[in-house]
Amino acid sequence: MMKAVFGAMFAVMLLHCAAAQTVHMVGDGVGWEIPPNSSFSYSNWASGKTFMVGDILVFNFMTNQHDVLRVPQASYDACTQDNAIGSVITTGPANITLDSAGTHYYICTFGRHCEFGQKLAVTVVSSTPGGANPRCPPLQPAPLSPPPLHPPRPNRMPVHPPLLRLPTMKAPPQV
Ligand SMILES: *[C@@H]1O[C@H](CO)[C@@H](O)[C@H](O)[C@H]1NC(C)=O
Ligand SMILES: *[C@@H]1O[C@H](CO)[C@@H](O)[C@H](O)[C@H]1NC(C)=O
Ligand SMILES: [Cu+2]
Repeated sequence: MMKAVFGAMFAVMLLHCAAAQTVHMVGDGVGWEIPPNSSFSYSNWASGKTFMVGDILVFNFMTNQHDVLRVPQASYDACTQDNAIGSVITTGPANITLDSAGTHYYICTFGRHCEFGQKLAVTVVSSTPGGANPRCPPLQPAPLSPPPLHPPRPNRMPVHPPLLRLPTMKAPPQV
């Protein structure tokens, strides 16, 4: 049973790691807008996510209400269009493929939207062939964790095997 769980977990990781690119919906349900309140920010949206070369950012906005322009950091900080990288994308939704490693900065050029928080910075990492892929943590023994409060019942297979927990050193339940 543990073998089955471990095998399933390994297969999931293989599938996960084989994915060539990830599509990131910028702002998720909010899309590419002026942040609706002070709890939302594009830096919060980006934090904790891994952006890799080849991934796609989807900026979901209404044409003629917003746009997307890549700029250098100074222009991102100051909300100006100085030294823009490439040209402004006016048609939404806009898909942008992250083509290089480093930090990429995007702003909306409409009115004061950028000053109101419609700006995004993402740090893009490269995936070296055969090298370390940040999305593929090496398989290594998990640190010994305390036994679960509710041990699995011996006579029933769980509907959803605990994929995220590596098997502990507990003896298998006696049947
Ligand atoms: C802020 O806006 C986000 C996105 O629309 C929403 O999920 C969240 O509940 C809002 N928070 C507050 C405090 O209004
Ligand atoms: C942009 O990406 C979305 C999500 O993957 C996809 O549905 C859409 O067809 C893409 N649009 C273009 C123009 O490639
Ligand atoms: Cu805008």
